[in-house]
Amino acid sequence: MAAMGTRRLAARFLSRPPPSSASSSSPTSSPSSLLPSFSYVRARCLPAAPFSSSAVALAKPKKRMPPKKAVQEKKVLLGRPGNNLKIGIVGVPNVGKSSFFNVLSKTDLGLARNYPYATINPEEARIPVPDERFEWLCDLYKPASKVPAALTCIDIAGLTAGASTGAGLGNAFLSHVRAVDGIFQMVRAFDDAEVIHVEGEVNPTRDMEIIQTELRLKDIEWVEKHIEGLKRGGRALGSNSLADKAKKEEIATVEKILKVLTVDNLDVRKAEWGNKEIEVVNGLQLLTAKPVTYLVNLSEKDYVRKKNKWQIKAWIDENNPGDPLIPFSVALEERLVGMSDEEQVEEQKKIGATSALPKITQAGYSSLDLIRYFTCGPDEVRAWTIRRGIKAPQAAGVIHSDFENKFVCGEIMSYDDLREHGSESAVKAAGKLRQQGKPYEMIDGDIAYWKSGA
Ligand SMILES: Nc1nc2c(ncn2[C@@H]2O[C@H](COP(=O)(O)OP(=O)(O)OP(=O)(O)O)[C@@H](O)[C@H]2O)c(=O)[nH]1
Ligand SMILES: [Mg+2]
Repeated sequence: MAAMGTRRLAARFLSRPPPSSASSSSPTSSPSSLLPSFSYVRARCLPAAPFSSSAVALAKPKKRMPPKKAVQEKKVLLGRPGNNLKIGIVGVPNVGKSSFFNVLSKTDLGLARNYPYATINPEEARIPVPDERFEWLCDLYKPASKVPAALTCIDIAGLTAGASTGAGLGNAFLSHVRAVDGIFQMVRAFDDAEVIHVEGEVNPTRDMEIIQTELRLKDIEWVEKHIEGLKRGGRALGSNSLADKAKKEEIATVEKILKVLTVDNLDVRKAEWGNKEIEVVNGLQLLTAKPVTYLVNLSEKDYVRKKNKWQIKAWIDENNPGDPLIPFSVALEERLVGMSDEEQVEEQKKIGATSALPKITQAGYSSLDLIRYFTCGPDEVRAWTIRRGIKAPQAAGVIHSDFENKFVCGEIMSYDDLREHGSESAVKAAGKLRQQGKPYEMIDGDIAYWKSGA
């Protein structure tokens, strides 16, 4: 089914006529145009005015060339490469992780129970990411099928003090954290004598300290083992060969990671890394390198009055400055999820507070450096999730690997231009539907039609 859908999609993209604004150089819609558009590429590479090389040699330069601009190296992103990234819900036991997972996914897949370590096996769900742009595009195209962007979210078992050395669900839990790309850290700030806390009383900053300590301890153990392995394998690193040099650099980076964790007392994501170092960091899949979004589970009363007695923001500012913090209330979200759409609107108006779920989903999506582009037509409006910074061929490859392997070009307009001009033909007439080649870096909200070779 999916393959058929993709093929149909491919056929539709390939059959679109080229934009009129580029008619002289763009491929035509005849079958031969499906071959790589060499004429288009060449036209752009030729100099604007023909002159001979001797003329160039004789011409006296009027001005000295400005100094070459320093080429800015593109920053490699921390984390696994790829577009199919996942976020895991992490926290101490019995704080509402599975309850949150259930309201977020509108399922009862998460085992929400009033005892610690209820969750053992991770559960996974795909959560639609709210996007006003997507809704607008659906209104414009009125497609038969609508597919919004989604965030893959995993409910993970509770982590307790000592987990890094095997306490609680210990190592099993940590391997589940290793398998995700980002963390929603669930922090309990609601009081309820009926819901026991494994540490005795409620204290969010102590819990945050516990999670941070356990993740760091596990990273330290992991890095120390890695250094040992590298040094063992590298006893004969005496030569000036490239391989030996690279190995020495790797050892230096891993030693820096250890220093960051132990001497600087920082999570790995909070240190400064060069591109070569990031490749080493990424290879290790460290727990503290993953982006964290703190979700503070308040009582409904505290959430509505936007106050609580804890110093959670201050803890983040001191320990992990810049990490996002989102207060919410599982109790309120559970109440809302059981209501009809109209009742939800009414209830939120009545209490003077709104559900935080859309904000949380969007924050998780952004924390993973995910952006989306759209494909639009009468059959389907669809958002495709890609990693920030990827180029057009890789973005096309998210739909089908053939689109990447046989990439010719993309006809791309921005959502803002479509919104401003109101229709594709108006965008085209304004010269804002552009043909983009392989080097084009995708921008969040692009609307793309891919052309690939036969
Ligand atoms: N009063 C109150 N109870 C809550 C809230 N959130 C969750 N609970 C209750 O807390 C208990 C534990 O919830 P879970 O969602 O299973 O917690 P968990 O963090 O997944 O627990 P483990 O999987 O054992 O680590 C359940 O009885 C929930 O109903 C809340 O916001 N307020
Ligand atoms: Mg659970």
